[in-house]
Amino acid sequence: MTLCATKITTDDTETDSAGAARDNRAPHPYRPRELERQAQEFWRRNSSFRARQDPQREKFYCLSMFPYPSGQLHMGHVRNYVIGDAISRYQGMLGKNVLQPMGWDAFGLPAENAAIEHNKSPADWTYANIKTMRSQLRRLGLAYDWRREITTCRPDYYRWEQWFFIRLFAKGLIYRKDAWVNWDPVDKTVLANEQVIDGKGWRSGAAVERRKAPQWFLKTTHYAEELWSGLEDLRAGWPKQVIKMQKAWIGKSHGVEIQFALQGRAQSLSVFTTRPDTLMGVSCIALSPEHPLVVELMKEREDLRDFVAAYKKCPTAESESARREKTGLDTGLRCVHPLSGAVLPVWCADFVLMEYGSGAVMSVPAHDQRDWLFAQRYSLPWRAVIYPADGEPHDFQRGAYTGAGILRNAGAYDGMPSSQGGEAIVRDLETKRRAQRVTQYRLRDWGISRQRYWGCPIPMVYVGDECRPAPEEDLPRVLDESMRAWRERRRAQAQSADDENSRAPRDDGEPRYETDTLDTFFESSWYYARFAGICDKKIFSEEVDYWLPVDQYVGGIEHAVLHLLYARLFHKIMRDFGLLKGDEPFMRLLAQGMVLKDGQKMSKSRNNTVNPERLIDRYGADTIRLFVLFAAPPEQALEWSESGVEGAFRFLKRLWKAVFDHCRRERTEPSRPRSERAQCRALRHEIHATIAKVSDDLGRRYTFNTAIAALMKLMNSINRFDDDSQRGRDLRREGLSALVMMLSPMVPHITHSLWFALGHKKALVECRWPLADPQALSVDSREIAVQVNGKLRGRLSMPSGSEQSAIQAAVMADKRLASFIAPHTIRRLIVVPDRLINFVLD
Ligand code: ANZ
Repeated sequence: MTLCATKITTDDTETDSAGAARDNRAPHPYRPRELERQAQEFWRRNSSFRARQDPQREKFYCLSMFPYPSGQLHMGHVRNYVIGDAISRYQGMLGKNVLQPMGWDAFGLPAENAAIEHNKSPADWTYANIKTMRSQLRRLGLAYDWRREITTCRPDYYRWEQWFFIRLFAKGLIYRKDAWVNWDPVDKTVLANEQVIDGKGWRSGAAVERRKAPQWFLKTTHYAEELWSGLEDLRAGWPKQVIKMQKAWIGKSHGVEIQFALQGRAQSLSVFTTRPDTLMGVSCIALSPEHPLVVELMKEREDLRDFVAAYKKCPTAESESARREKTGLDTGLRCVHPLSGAVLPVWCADFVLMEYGSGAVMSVPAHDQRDWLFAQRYSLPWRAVIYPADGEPHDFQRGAYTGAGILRNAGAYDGMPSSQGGEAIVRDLETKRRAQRVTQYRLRDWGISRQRYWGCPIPMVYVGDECRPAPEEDLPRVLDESMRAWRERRRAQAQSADDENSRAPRDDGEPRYETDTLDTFFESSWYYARFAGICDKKIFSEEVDYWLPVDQYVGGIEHAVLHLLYARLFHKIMRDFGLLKGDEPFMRLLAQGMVLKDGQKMSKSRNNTVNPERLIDRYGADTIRLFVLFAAPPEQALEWSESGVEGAFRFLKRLWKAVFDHCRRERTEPSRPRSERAQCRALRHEIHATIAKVSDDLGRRYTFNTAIAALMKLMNSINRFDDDSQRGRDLRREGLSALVMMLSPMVPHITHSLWFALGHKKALVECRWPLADPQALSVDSREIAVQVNGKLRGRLSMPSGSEQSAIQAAVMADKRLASFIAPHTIRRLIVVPDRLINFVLD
């Protein structure tokens, strides 16, 4: 093991004065570059962050979301990874066995787009970026176990994804069907609903179209209930907002399916509603343009055909249809109200989703705002059946009344509160066999295929009409990464994109591999488990059960739904396949806030980015780390400020000086012991109170900013402490050691050096976190009344048992109090211990 201590005190000969050079123990200025390189070299040589399974020790798996190798590290990455690193290092110093890995989410569309721009193959572009970003990450001094690095575009990773895909297929969890999809005409690919934002492709910004194409799906819906109920277990460790977003996405609702008989037809229409209490106010039934009945009617009705054609020009995403103005068309069909027997028109309306409920709704304009707007537009009749219970009149001309209330105009149900009325209506319908209680989920099966080149090849083969999994010995189905292969694929895809028929299987008997690739969210759904159990022979080694679940996951809030939901889904499936244990992958989740500059998100498109590498060159990694942790609590937005960075740098310089000033003093003769025990006791109290506070901040609250503030305060107190007796020096050393140690999860390089400078022999990464001494903490403070000539002038808080001189010094250090005393001569001092000091003046 190498120690840097000797180095620290000798490597300064070239800049300091000749005298200082002769005395090689002289302090020298803080120079981060060399010192950070040395610390990193030390950790590398000692494999300080290699994670090994050890059943004797408590484990801690800390994971930061792995980056997409876009080219350069940005400040958002830096923030994410520094937070994760501070947590990991702290947990390691508590004695836990820590795993903190890093890798690359390397497949994906942007690589293809950038490759086109730079005339490189997506593979070359991606691997070059990884190289750059890896070296940038290394310079930040993050405590990663690099031996577990994962690159998702490499066959050693995706072969197991293909293996898993085949198992999913065998279990019936993956299927292929023709589906309406969101088609991005610029990126020439299908997008998931979640990737359509404001009707536009999330990457290209192009207006998305609806298309029907054969697609691969994963049966997400099979796990809908467990994904929903599992959220309860995450309440303790996940942000409320993320749970809420997942709940909205899964969208569980209890309701009723009501049958409306169709006039002149044998079949009836099934309608899903969560508001059976409004049944007596139904004015029409609305069908989705994709409803089978509409498809049938279209054959004879040209106006219906035109209506549906116009609808198909709009994107499929639900959020989109919510925004648009609702349009509809009367189909001419009529149906019968199951209780009143009234005849109701059947419309086709664009706001009804085929994928939800039964693709048909009962429209109640008086009690649903969407239906109200629809009725307004087409002058449909409406009937109010629920009125506010408090008797406050509701103006139905101005909008729907959507709340609960009392039923009126509702026949047999008049006078009932809406919940009771709804229940009575359902029971009556059940007796007539016209209704069934059902639970619905908004969650849809996940469309996982993409018509792109740069992704994991789907391991399926077509022989004639038949589609079957690739034989296991054929795995991995390797993506041909050559430039030529890529160009050919692009050409073929551009052609087939405009010709749906070209995707039909050929029947020349030749096996054909599926050319679609997997959505890149597939790779990021299981990487956390691969890190834990990385090995050549299997998807996971046994180690996976030791490390999982992830104890702390750190990443952006933008992944609240997609990634975090898919990973939970995969975890449950992998558990059911016996590949790992436990129900949830991530116990605690920290969603870090954005990095802003001048109040706006720092981003390439806004052209307001700051290059982290330039900052490291100028100030060193520790300064950047300190700045991002100090400037804001992790969940909040962080406003970039160059002066904040300067401030962080200045603090580290002061820390450096404080330690070396102390070292220099220690080489001189100590002064005689002074009598101010109280001053010592106060400092010890502060040291240990700071230990208690910082431990809580780093271990539980993750408020690095308040931890750093407390440590800055401690440094000031140590600097003010001027007792140079042996006892005072010992205490100062204790304080500086605690300070350096507690700063180390945040600024690991400078503290690595200073620790040795303070004379410790064992490297700081191998040391245990300090424990607060309860005895030192028990020194409580007392409020001391300060009188001048018997008149109360103020109060001071002092450690109990403070001696007269300490109190007097404290009074004189207080500007306001001192102003009463300073111009005069003190004749006498009267002290009541722990209570009062009275200055008797001339
Ligand atoms: C009548 C009604 C009256 C409704 C009322 C609401 C308020 P959640 O709670 O999200 O599950 N609905 C049902 N299927 C639909 C579909 N395929 N496309 C669009 N809307 C659909 O929503 C359930 C409500 O959404 C259902 O309850 C139905 O409208 C509508 F005062 O039925 B309701």
